[in-house]
Amino acid sequence: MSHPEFDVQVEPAPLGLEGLEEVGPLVGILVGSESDREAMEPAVTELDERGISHEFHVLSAHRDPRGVAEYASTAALRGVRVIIAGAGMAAALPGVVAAYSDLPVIGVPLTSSKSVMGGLDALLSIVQMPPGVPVACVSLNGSRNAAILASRILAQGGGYPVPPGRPTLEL
Ligand code: RP5
Repeated sequence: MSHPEFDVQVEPAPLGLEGLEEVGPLVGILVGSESDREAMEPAVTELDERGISHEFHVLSAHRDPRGVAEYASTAALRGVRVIIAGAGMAAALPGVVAAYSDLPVIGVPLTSSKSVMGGLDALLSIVQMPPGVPVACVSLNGSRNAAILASRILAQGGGYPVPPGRPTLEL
């Protein structure tokens, strides 16, 4: 398989990331629709402020399942280390990404005028993943927290330094 947008030949998701060349952004931000873009802007701002490289793609799990599979299958090969996926309604995107990638996936349930019960539809769609296919889920429209969580994941194992000057929790 190949995908023109991502310019890479698709191989099965790697079991380990050792030795892979890091050429792409560290964080991939995905949304299921162009209508989700605004709700994810706090994540973009937060990553920018922290100096963490990122990319943004609109990819629908329902309207473009092949595109989602190809993105998720190749993200680690391009250097992506965390994926943030925002979606509303029947929010399958984070779960489908987690099905195709071993990278940590943070789901952001989004609300819209079409949401059921203020976004409970998306929240449950993201939270209720089957055992073995984990997705971390932040609050409704919680894209900023998703970015902060992504930065903390990146800070583990020496993968990415925590930028100085950020407030730390004193216990
Ligand atoms: C979901 O359906 C998207 O994530 C979006 O939140 C919702 C509505 O999409 P549009 O009809 O606005 O494209 O897949």
